[in-house]
Amino acid sequence: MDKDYTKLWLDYSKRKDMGNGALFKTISVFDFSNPEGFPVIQNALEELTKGAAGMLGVIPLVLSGDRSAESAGVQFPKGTLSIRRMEDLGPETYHVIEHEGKLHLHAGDENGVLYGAFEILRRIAMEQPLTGMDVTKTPDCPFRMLNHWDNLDGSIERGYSGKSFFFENDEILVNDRTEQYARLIASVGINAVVINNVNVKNAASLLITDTYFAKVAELSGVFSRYGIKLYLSLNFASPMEIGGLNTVDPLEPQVIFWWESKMAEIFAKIPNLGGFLVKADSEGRPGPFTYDRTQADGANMLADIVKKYGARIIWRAFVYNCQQDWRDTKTDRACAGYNSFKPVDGTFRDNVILQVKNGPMDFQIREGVSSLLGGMEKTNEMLEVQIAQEYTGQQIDLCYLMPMFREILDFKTYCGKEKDTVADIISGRCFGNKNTGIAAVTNTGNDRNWTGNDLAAANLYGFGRLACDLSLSPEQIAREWIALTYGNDPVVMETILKMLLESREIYESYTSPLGVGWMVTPSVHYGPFVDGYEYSRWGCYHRADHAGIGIDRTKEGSDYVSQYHEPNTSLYNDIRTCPEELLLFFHHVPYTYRLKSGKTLIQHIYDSHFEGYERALGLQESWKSLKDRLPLEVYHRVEERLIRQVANAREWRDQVNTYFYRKSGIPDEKGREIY
Ligand code: GCV
Repeated sequence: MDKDYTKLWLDYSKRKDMGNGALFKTISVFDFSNPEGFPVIQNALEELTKGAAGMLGVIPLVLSGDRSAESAGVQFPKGTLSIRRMEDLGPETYHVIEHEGKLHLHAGDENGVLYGAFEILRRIAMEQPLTGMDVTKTPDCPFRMLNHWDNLDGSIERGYSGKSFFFENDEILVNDRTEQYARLIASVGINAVVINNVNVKNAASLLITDTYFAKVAELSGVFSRYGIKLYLSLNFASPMEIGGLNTVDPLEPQVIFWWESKMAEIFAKIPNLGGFLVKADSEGRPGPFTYDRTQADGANMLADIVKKYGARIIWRAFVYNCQQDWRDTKTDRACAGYNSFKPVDGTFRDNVILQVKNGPMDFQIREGVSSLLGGMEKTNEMLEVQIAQEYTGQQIDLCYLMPMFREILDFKTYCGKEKDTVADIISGRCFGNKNTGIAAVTNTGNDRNWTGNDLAAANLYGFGRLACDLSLSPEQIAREWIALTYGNDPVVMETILKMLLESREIYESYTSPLGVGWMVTPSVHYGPFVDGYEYSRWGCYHRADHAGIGIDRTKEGSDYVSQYHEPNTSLYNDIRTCPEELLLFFHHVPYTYRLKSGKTLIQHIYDSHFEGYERALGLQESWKSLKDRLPLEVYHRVEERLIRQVANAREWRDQVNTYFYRKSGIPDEKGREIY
């Protein structure tokens, strides 16, 4: 029966057989043959069988291999795919090689087999021959995580694709959709998932009680059969909220004792649990600062307790004062994370991972890279990005995020090590930290197509692929995703590719370019409201007046620039060398300032918004050209999103241009309509 969701890139429909069918007559499994003991292998086999049947029309015979027969020199016939463990390959690693008509999948462990299987299936789907294949791969990031901001009532904070498929009316759901989700994310190499919102409130505080243990354990079982560890977001104030204590001071013996017994209970009931994600001292969430303790005091207390269960504490660095007075022009939210964490670098336990948002503000369309990346040398770090497009179009507007992630990963921190990019840090290559990785606030919900906008699935796919292989280009990833999702029609491929690759730039140009960010409608964060946050307590200001705009983060301003290593500090500090796409992120600039293009800043603002709107129309035109090449239902779903995107772009164009025309009194050189 066709279930009520699309299969995204795992829809194994017929593909051109590049001789691959001949390699799939038999699948022989060595070393992992006991189905009870190796559930991940069972899923890998099922996937290979399903894929071969759907794409090649071959139903392979699955056999348990016999090592002794093999070592006695018995030859397996051509057409055999043999799967075996090779411990020297290491965790999560696979080697797939074709040799004389036989395919060998060697792996260090069960996850390695699963990822190898998906690599083979990806090739078949992309109509590439398996003959001659010889690929060895270890995922670049040890931790590849998705963070759900799902609440137990079924709502999703910043969710743009329907309700939660984990929770409904304070109940946990475990059903076919959960299984399909695990499968989907495992296919792109995800190995960790946090199921609940970092803002742990109401019923979510009870996830670590008997009320939910059985269901969380069941869910954790589904994920672990796909090589994925389940994590929970934790309420730091649990000892008060559910334990009846009157303090949560992390150094108080009664608090430590409470957590010790709580963790013993949790891990007895959910033995497979990977650990906890904690948002502390942030946006109203309780934390160690309340008791004059450091962030490390809070994280280490929990880390010491969960260590014996092999678990981790993922501690968020998103700590800032959200009660700022907008009149205070000295305080800069961008500085807050570094100021809280840099002094305690080197004091975190090994099983603590600091989760750092890519920029020092909050997932804007463009920000400087967080100074904590490169700033914290002796602390495990996990980069946090957001594929739920809170500030980047909310899965209505097209915004393929891989170009942004690529830039972040390639950012040179100049931290003094030979390998000093963000990619080096989160893969552990830079500082040699072991527990590193990348997490995305995810973009899935129970909408039929999972991600609201069909094209937003490219961000889910891309995130996983990039986490495994930090060297992939946005184009490579997009090509894979398009081929797997829409097939290999070259017109479809080139059209969607262009749309995806241009989309971030387009979104940026009609919203808040040059790194200024924000200007969104408060609270919902979709659509323009230039002064929406300007007089608020949230610390995200653009500081526009009649003469200029931008935030002075130079040495004369908030001095955020000094949190970087040289030469980045000087590069950003000097308006002449500051990369223009970040100009207003680092500088307060007069409207009459001339950019490298020769245009004044104000003219750039006008041009960017007029062009951005035109280019949004262009996206719509491109999609229209595919009408006869795609299933009508698919075509219409995206068409509907693009109509809304164009309306949004028009609103941004007119509100931003009008605002700055009225502020500056400087007309558009081209005399276009401004209100
Ligand atoms: C989960 C932003 C979002 C909040 C989110 C917060 C966070 O401020 O708007 O919804 O809360 O980031 O990352 O914790």
